[in-house]
This record gives sequence, C-alpha cells and structure tokens, in this order.
Amino acid sequence: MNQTYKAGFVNIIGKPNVGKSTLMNALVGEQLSIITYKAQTTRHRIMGVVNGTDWQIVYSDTPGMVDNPGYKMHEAMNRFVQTALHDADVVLILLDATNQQEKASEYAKRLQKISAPVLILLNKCDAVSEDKANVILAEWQKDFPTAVGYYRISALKNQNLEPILPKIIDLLPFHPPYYDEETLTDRPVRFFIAEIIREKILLLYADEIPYSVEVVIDEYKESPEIDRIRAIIVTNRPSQKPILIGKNGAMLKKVGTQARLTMEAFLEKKVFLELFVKVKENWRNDEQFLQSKGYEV
Ligand SMILES: Nc1nc2c(ncn2[C@@H]2O[C@H](COP(=O)(O)OP(=O)(O)OP(=O)(O)O)[C@@H](O)[C@H]2O)c(=O)[nH]1
Ligand SMILES: [Mg+2]
Repeated sequence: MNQTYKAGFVNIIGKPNVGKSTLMNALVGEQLSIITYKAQTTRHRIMGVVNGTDWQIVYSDTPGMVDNPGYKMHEAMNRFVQTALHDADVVLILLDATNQQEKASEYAKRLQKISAPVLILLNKCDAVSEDKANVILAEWQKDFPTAVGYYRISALKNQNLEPILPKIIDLLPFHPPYYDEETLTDRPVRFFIAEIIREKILLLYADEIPYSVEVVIDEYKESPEIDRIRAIIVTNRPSQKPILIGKNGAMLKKVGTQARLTMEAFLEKKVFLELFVKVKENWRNDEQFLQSKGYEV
C-alpha cells in the first residue's frame, strides 16, 4: 500500500443549529450546505471533498441530532448521524458556546463503540468572552477526556480553523484517494438546487411551514446558456398551500426570485425557475416518498 498518501472521512456531528453546515462550508471553501438561523436546517448527510498534494479529506455535514424523533424523517436524519459515526476516520464534535445544550455523557455513550479519534470544537467563540469559552472547554476536557484535541473556533468568522487541518491530516490513515480530484461532493446538482429552495422557505416562512415541506425537482433541462428547472414544493396539509403561495402568488414569487438568484450564483449561469405547490399529506412518515428523496428508511 502507498504509505505516503492519506485519505479519510471526517464527519461533523452535533446538536441542531450549532454551526455544522457553516463549518463544513468553511472547511471545504464552497457553499455546499444550506445555512439558516433555524434548527433542523440540514436533513441529509452531505459530503465535501478537499484535496492536498498528498492527502484527501472527505468531510461530512450531518443533520443535527434530533432528541425526540417525531416522524420517520427524523429517524432517517438520526440514522445519517449514526452512519457518519461508524464510517468516520475522524469525528468532529461541534459544540455551541452560546447555547450549551450538549452533554458530554450523551456523546460518550454515542461514541462508546467508535474507535475513531475525536476532536472537540467549541464553535461561536466570536460571540462569547474568551473566559467563558475557556470555562466550557475545560469542563469538556474533564467530562470527555478521550478527545485528542479541544479547540475554540468561529466557523462563521473563520477564526482559529488553521490549527485543525494539520491535526486532521495527522490523524488520517494511509489510504488512496476515495474520489478523483475534480469531485467536490457526492450529491448531484439537483440536490443542491432543491436545497436552495428549501433554504429560502426556511427563511421566508414562520412556524411549522418550513418543517412541513420538501422540495422535489420535477424537471431539469440543462443548456449552455440557461438551465430550466421545474420544482415542486411538497407540503403536508391542504391549509398550508395558500400560505405557501401567498396573496396573488406573492410569497411563492419571492421564494422563486431569491432561489433563482442563489442558483445562478451557484451554477454560474442563468436559471429559469418554475415553482409549484402540491399537497402530500403525512409525507414525513411516507417511506416510499422519503426513499425517493434519499432518506434511508
Ligand atoms: N456567532 C456565530 N454564529 C454562527 C457560527 N457558526 C454558525 N453560526 C450561526 O448559527 C446558525 C446555525 O448555523 P448552521 O451552520 O445552519 O448550523 P447547523 O449545525 O448546520 O444546523 P442544523 O443543520 O439545523 O443542525 C446560523 O445562523 C449561523 O450563521 C459562529 O461561529 N459564530
Ligand atoms: Mg446544517
């Protein structure tokens, strides 16, 4: 075996809203995962590949761990986390310095049978005092002593991320690359397009609405000048449809315009986007539908 090249899976896990997707995007240097201020933004495992001269890191962003899964969708989200724990070469546990809901004992239990090295990253340190961050990290060092490193970071401000990379490379096993050099992610373009629409829905609607929708790309016609995309916003209840559409279609138009602009930046070309709303009651428990959206049920 080639004993000079290193490659492996570095999986980010943590509670909802701690900044996993922000960290993933910062480490990969691309806007792969959608980010919002709301919990449970990410629903899938999303990989991002970074290459060095003699190493390859396959980062995974994962959904926030849901404590009380209410739907099959939540169970599937937790399953992504479980798989990510098992195939990790390095585990990054991300904690939120501004909102400490994480318990070392819970992680210790989850990681009981996992032999991969763990780094504890305390995120959002830009928003708390250095003293407070140090106190939190000291507690983790005491309660979770088996981690191989403890770091104060800010994923949002890109602060203190530099020491993490050499540490990760150090921990990676010798292994040939998993992906060729051009590969950035395991997900197809359609996935990111659907995610962009979901991001706008998370940002534009209140309460239950964002959690009640899934986005299906119905048609994607690529051409050199413009991509033509037809997407369906699938929602849980008939009463949600008029809310999603808004008065005279105003809300849906807003979603469409904002999503199109983000898509154009992502694809670096023009986009023609059509959006429709469809009701599919109880889709969050519909195994067939969930499977079609890539959830393992
Ligand atoms: N102040 C501060 N805010 C941050 C930092 N990192 C992330 N955030 C904010 O925290 C919120 C959640 O960020 P995400 O990256 O979506 O968090 P996540 O862990 O992926 O959330 P889920 O996918 O819902 O589990 C957003 O509003 C981010 O801007 C940070 O380093 N500092
Ligand atoms: Mg996320």
